[in-house]
Amino acid sequence: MQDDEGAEAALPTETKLTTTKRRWAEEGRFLTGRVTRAGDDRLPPGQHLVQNWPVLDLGQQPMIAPTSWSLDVSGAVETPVHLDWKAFQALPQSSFVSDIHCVTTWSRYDNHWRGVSVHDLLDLVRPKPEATHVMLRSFDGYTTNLPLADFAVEDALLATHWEGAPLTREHGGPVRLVVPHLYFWKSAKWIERIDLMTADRAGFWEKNGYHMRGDPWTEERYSED
Ligand SMILES: Nc1nc2c(c(=O)[nH]1)N[C@H]1C(S)=C(S)[C@@H](COP(=O)(O)O)O[C@H]1N2
Ligand SMILES: [Mo]
Repeated sequence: MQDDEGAEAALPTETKLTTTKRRWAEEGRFLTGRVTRAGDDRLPPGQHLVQNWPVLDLGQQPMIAPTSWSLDVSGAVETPVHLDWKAFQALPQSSFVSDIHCVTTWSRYDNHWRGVSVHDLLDLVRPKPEATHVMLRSFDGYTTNLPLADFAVEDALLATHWEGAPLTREHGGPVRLVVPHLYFWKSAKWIERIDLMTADRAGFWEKNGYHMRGDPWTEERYSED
């Protein structure tokens, strides 16, 4: 028994997530990026607000029942995983409120999401030190790449719910990514696979002239060349 046990018992209960966050903070990992801004600074340059939620994709909306959905996370990780719906639901559930910024210039504020946070997913697979980027692959054949530091922000989520209801097929159900601080093309719908990479590679839109990172605040809409 340790001397300080009484003092520790008075502290709020440590969750797995706070433990993870503290460990990452100690390691100095994933400290860039983040999070919904307040006030005048909230609408990025060149964007306008919408109240509805437009649907944008390649025109193929795969129909995936939760029971036939699964997610593979592999590449530069200590523990690759294959998660079926049941295993995915057994992970800690998180809720976030965040804004959407689409490169086609619409933004939508205050979306209520629920699902599995990217932090919790990464805690499970443990990226190797040499992992720098991720490639997301979806059931419609879509791909998109982003820096690991952007993928691993605190409010990035593998979302199953929007405004309290299961995510509809047209918006990427049963599971889509939400990375609120980048343009929405980085938020892959119908997500199937996540590859941790040791270098950057271009996804679908990135091969077609879109920016490799896609920060709305600095209008990283298209690549320079
Ligand atoms: N699998 C997949 N994910 C995708 C896309 C797609 O075509 N396929 N389009 C992207 C683009 S360009 C945008 S703007 C958003 C649109 O999401 P929404 O239809 O839910 O608004 O999804 C992104 N994720
Ligand atoms: Mo988009």
